[in-house]
Amino acid sequence: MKSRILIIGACGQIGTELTLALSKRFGKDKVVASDIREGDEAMMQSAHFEILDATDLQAVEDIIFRYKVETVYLMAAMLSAIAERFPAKAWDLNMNSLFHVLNLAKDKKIKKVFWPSSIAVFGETTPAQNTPQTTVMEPSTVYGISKQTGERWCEYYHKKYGVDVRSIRYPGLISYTTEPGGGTTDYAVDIYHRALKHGQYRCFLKEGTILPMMYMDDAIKATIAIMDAPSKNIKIRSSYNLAAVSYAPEDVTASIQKHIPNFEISYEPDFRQSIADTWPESIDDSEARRDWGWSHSFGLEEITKTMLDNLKDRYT
Ligand code: AKB
Repeated sequence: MKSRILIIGACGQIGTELTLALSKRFGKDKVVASDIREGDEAMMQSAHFEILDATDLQAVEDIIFRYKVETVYLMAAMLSAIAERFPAKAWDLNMNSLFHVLNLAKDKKIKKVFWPSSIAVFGETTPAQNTPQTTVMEPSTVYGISKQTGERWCEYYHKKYGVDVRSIRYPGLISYTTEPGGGTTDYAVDIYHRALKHGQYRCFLKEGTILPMMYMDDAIKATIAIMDAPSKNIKIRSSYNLAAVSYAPEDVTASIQKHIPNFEISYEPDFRQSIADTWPESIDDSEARRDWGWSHSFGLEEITKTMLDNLKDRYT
């Protein structure tokens, strides 16, 4: 039966958990995990695994053909902070991998595509509170520009060629299994590791920097829900706003101090501050809630408890 799922970028922060969730749901044989680097033991146990460069069209097409893939989750991307250091490489990875997958869908070699967008599509001129689905979007980072451009292409391929592509604008994601790599919201994960290991954290964003965040389980739930929804319910083919909680570094600190009273934070903002300053503080995700039944479960206190409970054994 031609019904396998391919995850491109399966070893990344979202890809790791998405692979496990899809494998649990559909069975190991139905899931093909791929990445530019080798997966860990858990990944190898839960899916077929292939080394794959997302920018190599021939290699992507070969795997799709060989495994009879119908659905692709394209999770490979260079995130906001690292993309500022390697603009050309980031553009190449973030855009060309998307074009390859959209073209394969246009040519009917696959049926369905998931592609992640981000709150990075917004910029300085966007209303920062309760940012609407449709609003001014003038991103000022390489990553944000690539995500906004990608959104336009997704909508274009849907309207022009009927491609069934679905997308979410993820906020900062918090998880304990895989650490994020090269984002502006990474502090919100690092802080838990440092709290347990050293009892203190030097934050690269300053006090008062409120950003939208989400626990990974909620993000995976949303990803699976938007892909499960009947096509007619997906009214937005660029990318859906998605929200759970919004907080600043001092809020996470206070919530960690409920478990580790001596935990201390200090602030040493770097270039990532100027990225965070252009992003929204909170997001209006009413379209996602209305169109495909999105709702989140984890607030900041649940996130902190889950992170500390699951990481503590690593540092004791
Ligand atoms: C980043 O910080 O670059 C990402 C994102 C918000 O897309 N976590």
